[in-house]
Amino acid sequence: MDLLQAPHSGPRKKRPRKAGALMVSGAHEVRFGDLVLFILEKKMGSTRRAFLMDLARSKGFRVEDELSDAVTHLVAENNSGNDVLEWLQVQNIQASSRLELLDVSWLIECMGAGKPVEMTRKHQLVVRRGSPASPNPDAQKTPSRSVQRISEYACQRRTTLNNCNYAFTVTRLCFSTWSRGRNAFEILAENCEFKENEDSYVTYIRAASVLKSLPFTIISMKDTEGIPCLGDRVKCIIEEIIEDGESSEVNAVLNDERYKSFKLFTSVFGVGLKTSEKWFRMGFRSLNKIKSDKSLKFTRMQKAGFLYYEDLVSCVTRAEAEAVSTLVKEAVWAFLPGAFISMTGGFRRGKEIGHDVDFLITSPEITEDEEQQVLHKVINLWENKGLLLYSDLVESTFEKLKLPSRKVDALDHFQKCFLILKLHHQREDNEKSSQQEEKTWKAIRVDLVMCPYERRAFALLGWTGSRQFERDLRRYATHERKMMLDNHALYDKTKRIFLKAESEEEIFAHLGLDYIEPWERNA
Ligand code: DCT
Ligand code: MG
Repeated sequence: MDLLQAPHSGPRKKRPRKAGALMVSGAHEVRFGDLVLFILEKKMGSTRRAFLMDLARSKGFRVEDELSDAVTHLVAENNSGNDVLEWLQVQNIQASSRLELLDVSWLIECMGAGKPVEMTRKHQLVVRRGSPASPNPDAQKTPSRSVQRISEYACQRRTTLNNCNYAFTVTRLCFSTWSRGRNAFEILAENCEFKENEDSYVTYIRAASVLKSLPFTIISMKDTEGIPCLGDRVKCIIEEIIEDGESSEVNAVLNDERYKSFKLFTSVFGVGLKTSEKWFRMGFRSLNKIKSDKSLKFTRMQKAGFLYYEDLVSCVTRAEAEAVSTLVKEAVWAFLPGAFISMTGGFRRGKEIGHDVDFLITSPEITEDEEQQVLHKVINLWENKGLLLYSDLVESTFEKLKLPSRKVDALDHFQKCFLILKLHHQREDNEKSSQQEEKTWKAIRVDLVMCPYERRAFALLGWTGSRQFERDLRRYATHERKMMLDNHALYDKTKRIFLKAESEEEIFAHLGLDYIEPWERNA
């Protein structure tokens, strides 16, 4: 439908029209006169409604205080199409058959764009079949589904990188760059992870994930109504952040000796929870003390972690990831010209920075032996070129007939290698640096995964992440579909068959899920 349509005149109950409403909306000039909005207070609350009305008016939208004949677009929040129809009936208002019933997500997108954006299915409120007469006949063609209900599963939410809830981000800089920009609940979750408190970890990580998915900013506790994964404990923290701008619990964690030490220790490549616990108990609080302690023994991985520490804790940029991608393609194609190489992980989800660069490699028409040799050859090539700073190749333990793992966090069985590569800077930078005798390269963490061609869709889905998205996909498969999903396969327990897939879209379809694009999986 054309957005800039003429206002409708339908068989609607007559309401008084405000003088001057055509030219100004509130104190602002109307820039999009063909659209007349009305924002429903029901379930939204008066404060948020007033805020959105002011915001829309300030952007040049005409917003009516009352539902008059002139209104073309009714915007509601946490209401289904049926809820809105019911409200209209109670108010004794006969809506025009062309009145658009829209979810607030449409208005939020308009606010972001500074102009009306196209209305798509995801914005239109669905009226279920067999319900009172629909004001929008098209809406009846849509299957029964309440568009604005937020799922408890991240795989049923579209989570882009536009996080509207940075209010719940602690902006105070911790000692490490990794705390910057982290959601308050991610910090609490991480602290629970360090304490191996699984239940609390899940509570906080799910809260963080659902907050990231919201198309609006939480500005009052009313906004949290109807949102799943926000229990009492979480709501208390949200309330504190709304009122005080920060959470005492989060601040306590950020100042906690154990959290700070674990954060620091685990920032070293090769150091996990066990080693951190050991060093913390031994009284270490700084990396310098640990490095210089002669009694400590380090693994090969940790030695590399310390050696390239500064490079590895500074984020990998997209430009660096692209440069690594060129290196990977050159090397792999030298031995396997028909290989498909996909950059996975955070960069595939559209992130501009990451802690590493992940790749999935696969090829049709090669034997298992040839497949097994490729990563070895690639590593040798880089070794000979002096580009290999660290490598750990893990051979495949993949078995074709094995059922998918029941664990939501299980590692896969494909052949893979964890690397640190030497990435030389661009030439101009090089010239500048060599004059000053500075280092002309950066150490970059790279993961390469090799998978059998027929498993590529499962591997790509699994390695694209985010972790929370993957966990919820598997949880959804188990609890809602009686299926088992991992990075290798999808198994239908009811039919006792493996479900094949050539693409990620097919896996979503097998699971009965709407397809979620990679950049919408930033849960
Ligand atoms: N993955 C997973 N389970 C794990 C580890 C990884 O499902 N235990 C998936 C999810 C993301 C992908 O593999 C790549 O992992 P990371 O590189 O750790 O995550 P990322 O999303 O790429 O984040 P970053 O930008 O920090 O690299
Ligand atoms: Mg990654």
